[in-house]
Amino acid sequence: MIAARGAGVIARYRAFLPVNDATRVVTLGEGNTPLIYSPRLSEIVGRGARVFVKYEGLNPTCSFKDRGMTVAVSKALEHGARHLICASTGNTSASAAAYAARAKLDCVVVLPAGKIAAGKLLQAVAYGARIVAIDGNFDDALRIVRELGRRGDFAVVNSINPDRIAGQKTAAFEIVDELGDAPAYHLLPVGNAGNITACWAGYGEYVSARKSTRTPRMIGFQAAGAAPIFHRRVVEKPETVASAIRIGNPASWERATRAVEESRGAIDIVTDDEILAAQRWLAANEGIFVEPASAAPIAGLIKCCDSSRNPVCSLAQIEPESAIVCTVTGHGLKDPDAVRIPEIRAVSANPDEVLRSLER
Ligand code: AN7
Repeated sequence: MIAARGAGVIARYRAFLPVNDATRVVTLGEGNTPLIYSPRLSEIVGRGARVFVKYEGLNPTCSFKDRGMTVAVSKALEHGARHLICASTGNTSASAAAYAARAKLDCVVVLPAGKIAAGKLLQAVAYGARIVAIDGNFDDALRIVRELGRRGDFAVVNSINPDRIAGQKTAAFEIVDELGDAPAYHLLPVGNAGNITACWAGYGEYVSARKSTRTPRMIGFQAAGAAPIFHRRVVEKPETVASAIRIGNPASWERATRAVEESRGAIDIVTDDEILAAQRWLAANEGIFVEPASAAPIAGLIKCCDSSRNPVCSLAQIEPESAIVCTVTGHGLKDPDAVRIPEIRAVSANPDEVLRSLER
């Protein structure tokens, strides 16, 4: 029997997840996010392609991280953990803090000082996490968290924890359940590379379970200033406006490379200007507002349709009528500073003044 959709990903996909009767499920009703058909992106691709946007910003803490966090926190509780810890560019810490609050566990988040989008920091504060800022970047924070995890004081809930990857693969299950089979292409942003790893695993498991007949090509996009996998070397000082994917040494680097190879996919880059343009475009044209990192696959899709820009993967000759899914991983409200608010001057409070101001 299929569990109620709002019951969370463990209830819905229990048979595919590492849970048992002893696992007390910690859930906030994550998953079941909309797969939104995009007529305008479909038009850009042409050839009768159908492009869908998987809007992960509609999870309980407004990013895809909740899918993995419900599993990681449930398992940590089962194993008797009292203290959780994670490094984060923002979304993992928001999610960990919320699920820890729900489970009545202590949560420590280690963050690169001054590099976390305002909405994400606000969430960690609101959910009551203990916040430690370090003079360093995300990669430094993850190194510290790994070490503290090894010392045994904390359960690490970064995506180096396999329970996180297990939960995150449910996004692939939902896509197949909704489309009836896997799409031809799945585009997504890549930071620590946990999500591309998880979705690829999910597609594979669904073929084994005979729930789908094929797997998609996995196309990952890194920001041009933070593109270690694309350049095949560690980036010491990653820089991008997309702070969520400002990562120079991804934890799941090898597994992501394998996912790309096995799926006959690709890793490509998009510039900050392309990311911000895609973010504005998606909001203004399809009503879907996402944070900058989440606009990377939209910028990437547009790049892949333009052979003059030498994309690593060309969609110009795509098989007619193909289905393409872009995961947009986090909500636009997470990072209010990414959108410039123009000066808005007040007018006197009468209808004629309002009309006059619109004419200016
Ligand atoms: C919106 O929160 O790494 O390639 O510490 O927040 O699975 O790392 C966030 C990553 C994409 C990249 N989009 O996913 C963190 C963190 C958003 C994100 C990614 C992140 P991965």
